Amino acid sequence: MTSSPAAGQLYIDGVFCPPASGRTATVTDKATGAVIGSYGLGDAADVDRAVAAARAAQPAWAALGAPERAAGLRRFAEYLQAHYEDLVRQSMRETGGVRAKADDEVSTGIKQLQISMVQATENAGDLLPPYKAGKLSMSRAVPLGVIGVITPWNYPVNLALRAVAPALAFGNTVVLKPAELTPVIGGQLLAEAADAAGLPPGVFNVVTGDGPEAGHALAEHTGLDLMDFTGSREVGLAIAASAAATLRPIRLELGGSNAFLVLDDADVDLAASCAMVASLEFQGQTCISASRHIVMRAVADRYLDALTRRAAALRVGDPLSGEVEQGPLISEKQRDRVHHDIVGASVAMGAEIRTGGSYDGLFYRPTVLANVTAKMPAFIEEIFGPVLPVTVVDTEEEAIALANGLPMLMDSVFTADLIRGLGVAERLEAGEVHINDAHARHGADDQMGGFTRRQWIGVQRTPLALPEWTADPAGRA
Ligand code: TXE
Repeated sequence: MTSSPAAGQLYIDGVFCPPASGRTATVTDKATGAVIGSYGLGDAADVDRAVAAARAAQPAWAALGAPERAAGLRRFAEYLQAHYEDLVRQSMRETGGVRAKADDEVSTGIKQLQISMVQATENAGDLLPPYKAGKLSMSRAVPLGVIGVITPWNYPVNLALRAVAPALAFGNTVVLKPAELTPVIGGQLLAEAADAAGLPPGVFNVVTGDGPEAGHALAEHTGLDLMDFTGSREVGLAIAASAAATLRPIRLELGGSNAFLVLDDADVDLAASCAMVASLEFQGQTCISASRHIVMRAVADRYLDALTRRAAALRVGDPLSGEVEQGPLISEKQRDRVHHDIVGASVAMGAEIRTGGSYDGLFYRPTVLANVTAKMPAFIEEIFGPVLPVTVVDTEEEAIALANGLPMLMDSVFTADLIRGLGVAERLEAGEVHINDAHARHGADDQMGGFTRRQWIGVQRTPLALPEWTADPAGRA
């Protein structure tokens, strides 16, 4: 698929075309460093063309009717399903994720298309309770218009489709700018799918390019009706500031420093096994990764030992070359940040490396840090790497207060007492909390918005089916 018509090209108004600048850059396999593709370096001129094409296409797309739009999305999904194996391998190469991560990413993206096409055909609006005699009141879903979407490199397929699919399904048109580290899987191949699905020209456009050029041009474009951004807090803040100046609507999903609480009555082995998934899935480069382990003193030594044994036994290597649980980090910039700014800086402040703390190229050993205090970067920063910092507290109150001191997306609480767990979950200021489970999806992205904040709480009632590699190595077959 990489030697396709989309290689090195943008996709604007239904045509694969070179960027206005004529410049391209290379795409690498993160495990081997080999060049596996190229992407066009789009800029403001390309973004202008793409937004104009999306604007021109939008009224007819919206007028087409939900069943016809849903048929287009079904063909989009079918194309991805037909090329599933290629997509999974491309994701493994381009992101450095292991097979399970790539499977999850691609299949979730396909599901998102399927869910959106059903929602758009069923959710035309609501009949409202009667307010005034003789008056019928109703609401209907109206497309916003042209949507800009900027995505990160960690889950390039599903993070794109979770915005693109509902936007298209409800009659909007889209300009997507994928991350420069994953422009093939996150952009070119999605353009190929849309093209093969026969979506009308201009409905879905892809402008590849670098953040400060193509990304900046799209985020600042006055022709958008909504800008949807998933990525770093820094870039999110800049987008929010410029949107405030022009009152342009935006949707942001940024990072957080998620907490993983282990209370004094917890099943320590279960917690340590779940921690492997929560902190190490995709080498910790996930917005919902557990970034801080806040553990009560009564179980802290046992928990640290259990984490260390598991993390030390993990196999790190090229996801495509054999049985490994951990692949490479995405870039040297991310590796240096993890190694120097997080691990090194925290060790200089008194943290102790129990295992890991070293790397070979982009391959970073899973790292357990003990003696972590709330002042250290390992506690404060969103790590985005395979590091498990452990901070010991004396009371449940202290654990909750520490957790709530930083922005969080998703937390976990481990306790033998579900009532206690629910009480802690209710007091955590995270959008989602799991009791006795690693982070997991409810499939509950809130498309409705509104004036309340919604919190999801999941209680794991039945024993978990965890991957074999999360078990204590001493007890493995
Ligand atoms: O993100 P960037 P980076 C966090 C995580 C990570 C850090 C840095 O902590 O360590 O961010 O990652 C585009 N105007 N997350 O540097 O730069 C860019 O091209 C408009 C958490 O890779 O935010 C890419 O498409 N766009 C997050 C996208 O923004 C710009 C996932 C994300 O890149 C731009 C990723 C600009 N000025 C990182 N500059 C999560 N929530 O999962 C860059 N971009």
